[in-house]
Amino acid sequence: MKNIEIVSGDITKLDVDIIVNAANESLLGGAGVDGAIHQAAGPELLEECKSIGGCPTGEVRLTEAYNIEIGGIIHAVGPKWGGGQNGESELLESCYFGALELALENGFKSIAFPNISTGVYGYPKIEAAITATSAVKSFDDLSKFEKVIFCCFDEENFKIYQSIL
Ligand code: AR6
Repeated sequence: MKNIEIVSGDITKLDVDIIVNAANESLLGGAGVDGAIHQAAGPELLEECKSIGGCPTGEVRLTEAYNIEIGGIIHAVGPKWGGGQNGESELLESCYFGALELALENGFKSIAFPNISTGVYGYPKIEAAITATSAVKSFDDLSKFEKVIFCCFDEENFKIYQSIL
């Protein structure tokens, strides 16, 4: 589909309306892409996240982006991989659908996703990429986006996304 792109690199550097963070239920920051986003956005992001009071796995929350010059950040809490029989794929899919819906509700037309759950949370990369790409492709209002980017930070994910899309 022509509005879906794969990009390699750091998600905080992309020219999009909104980026998605791979957060945890506390929304209070962490390692990986979450650490990079908080670092780039600055301390005000943590203050706003504290005021939200957490987010269950599979759900998303919107904040401002502060020092990252984009329209906002959608924090998605992906599932921790526990073998695949604990609803992991539904929870991961729900992060992608939820972020796309929330972006459109707020008027954002370009969005970039990291490879949610495939780092610290240990989700197998191929399975995660299949779930992520199927979710995005099947999203009813996909055509309302100018651009949906899969931002792949590690080479392995980049190659997986290239082979799937
Ligand atoms: N830009 C884009 N992608 C990145 C970046 C970046 N700057 N840095 C890392 N990645 P992870 P998770 C990729 O571990 O598995 C945190 O501590 C990375 O290569 O960031 O959902 C949170 O606070 C990987 O493919 O997120 C949670 O506690 C992908 O981002 C927990 O980790 C996701 O890896 C969430 O774990």
